[in-house]
Amino acid sequence: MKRILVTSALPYANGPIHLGHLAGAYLPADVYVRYQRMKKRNVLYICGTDEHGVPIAIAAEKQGITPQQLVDRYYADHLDTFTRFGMSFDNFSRTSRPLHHKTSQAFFQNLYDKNVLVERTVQQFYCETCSRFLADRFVEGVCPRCQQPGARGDQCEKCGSSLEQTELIKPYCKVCGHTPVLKDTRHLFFKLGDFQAKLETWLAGKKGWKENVLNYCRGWFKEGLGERAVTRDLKWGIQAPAAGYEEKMIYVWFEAPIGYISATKEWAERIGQPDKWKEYWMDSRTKLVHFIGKDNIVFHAIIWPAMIMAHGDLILPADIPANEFLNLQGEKLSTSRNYAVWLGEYLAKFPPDPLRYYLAAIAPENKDADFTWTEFQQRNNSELADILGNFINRTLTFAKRQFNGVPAAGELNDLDRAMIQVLEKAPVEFGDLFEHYELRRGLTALMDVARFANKYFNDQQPWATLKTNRSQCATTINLCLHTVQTLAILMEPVLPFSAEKTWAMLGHTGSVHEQLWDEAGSLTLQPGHRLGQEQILFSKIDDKQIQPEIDRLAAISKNQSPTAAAPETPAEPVKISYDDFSRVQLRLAQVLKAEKVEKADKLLRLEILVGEEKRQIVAGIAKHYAPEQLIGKTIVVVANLQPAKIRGLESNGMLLAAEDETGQLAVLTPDRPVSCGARVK
Ligand code: B3M
Ligand code: ZN
Repeated sequence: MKRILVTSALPYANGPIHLGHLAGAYLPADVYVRYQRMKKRNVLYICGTDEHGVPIAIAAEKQGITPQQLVDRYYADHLDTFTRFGMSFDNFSRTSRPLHHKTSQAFFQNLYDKNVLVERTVQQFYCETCSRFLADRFVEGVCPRCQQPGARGDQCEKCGSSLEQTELIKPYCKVCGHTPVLKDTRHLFFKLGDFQAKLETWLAGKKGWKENVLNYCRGWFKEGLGERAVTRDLKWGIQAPAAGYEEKMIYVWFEAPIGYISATKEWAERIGQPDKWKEYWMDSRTKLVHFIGKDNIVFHAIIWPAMIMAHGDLILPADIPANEFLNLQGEKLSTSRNYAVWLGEYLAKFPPDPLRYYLAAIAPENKDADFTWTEFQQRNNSELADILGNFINRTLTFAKRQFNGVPAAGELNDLDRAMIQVLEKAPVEFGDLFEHYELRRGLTALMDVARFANKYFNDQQPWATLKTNRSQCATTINLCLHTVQTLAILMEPVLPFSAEKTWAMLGHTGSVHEQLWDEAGSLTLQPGHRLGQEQILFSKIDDKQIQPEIDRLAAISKNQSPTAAAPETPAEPVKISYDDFSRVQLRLAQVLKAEKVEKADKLLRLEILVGEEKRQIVAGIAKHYAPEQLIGKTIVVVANLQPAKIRGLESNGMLLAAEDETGQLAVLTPDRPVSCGARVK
């Protein structure tokens, strides 16, 4: 292996970074890369934002801004939070850049010219209200596999099945809520099935790969690969270069992985060697490693390799360490419910290293992991502060006060020799774990060294030998200082900020990042070497700091879990963002007709007019209004609520009413005449 090219999945620029992202595709990659750099291997680390596709278009539309404005905002946000978290990308690019457009179009053209992209006419949902085809997530409905409502046109988040949109039960337009119609449209399809045999052979050789990745692929092979549409009827994206396709965009999952190449090209241009990207992508001595979360497996382990095979002159991934998911306080993370810990918000309150440490210590390597604030606090306090920080601190303080620097070591006893042996072995042991993406075990090993060192300090009793055997005391402190030095180097991949501080406290100039991993255990400190300024390495985190975080998540969990009873008096109202609010479309509607629903004494069936559109809603207000009181009234409705069946009647929207202390409802109406259909905001 001559060089290593590492990538992390390109995060969608449609929302901020949260801990689930970090635990899956980012932190494990950063640790790996930092380790490889200290091994002095030629390693390049590439990432960037994924700025096209339906999630971006939808988010922009909901916020009433252009997709470009949206991605500009989140590109800046991702870059900033990642940097403060210590992510050490060599290039963090973005897929909206012209270089990426050009690279993707050339890739597409290459496959088109080879006839692996073929035209098919298919039926696709079309929303007559929005006058457009509903690509991927623009249409939602009930999942045909698990019956979960709200499944997206490309995938059901609940059961993970990948879907054809036409399979959705009760489809509706994600933007306006209307039922779409089926219409013919032409698309180019990638003949993925043609590569199945080759892919199977290739993957059969990947013995050391994670079982989750291989299993997942086997499942796909069993079903047969078939064809995949690679164009979309969208306005935002990269134009498909084929003749007759000028109006269509390249499917985002076709071009996003090509972003790894574009970002490498951009890096090569930036360092003034524009052809250098080829070394990384066209030389089989390069080891290409894609770090991803498990939801991206099929794209990286099947479709992307097939694209590479079709292209012909690019290297295939050597490994795809896919991580499982991170849960939060025992529950699934949900960005739409704001049930997440956002990196930016975390960093406003806590330093990056404790989070890096805790996420690495619980990394979802082979199964889903659970982040809890209490365990985060406890790991910080009892491991980082009490074990690692304490050892470094007591050693440096003692050395400074009693020896004014590094004392010379004298004769060694058994304990000393045992300590030296631990230092010599540690880089090899850790190295092996980091090499195989085993963060959890790596961190246990790191803590074991620090634990051993604390015990060594205690057993040697330097405070006693200082008076009885100064030479032995000097030996102890000399070895403890060497241990601090070893720890500084070994902790660098996971705790880069603290490692740098430790390095400076040891009185070293230069950066710990430049040190040699293999020499981390060598006894290189010169007697008489002066130590640097002491700094606080790890502060304890107290209950007061984490309680608000726990409460915030608990409130969301309680409020939205369908099984939990509504709290009598909600303690703290949950704060939602403007984005959350703007997802709710409130509009004025006029009541055309109202009547009682048979055998349902609480329900009225209303026919309403929302703008031009007639709808039926079923409302639980029969005890509060007689039907004739409502006819002609202008009311406020939630216009984009998922249609539901109530007592066998379709209800397409919900009216808003205020409830007084006695439980009586008062329907909301505007305080001067406003035309029906108007947006309420
Ligand atoms: N943006 C999906 C995601 O963020 C997608 C990854 C692209 S990697 C080429 O989960
Ligand atoms: Zn629509």
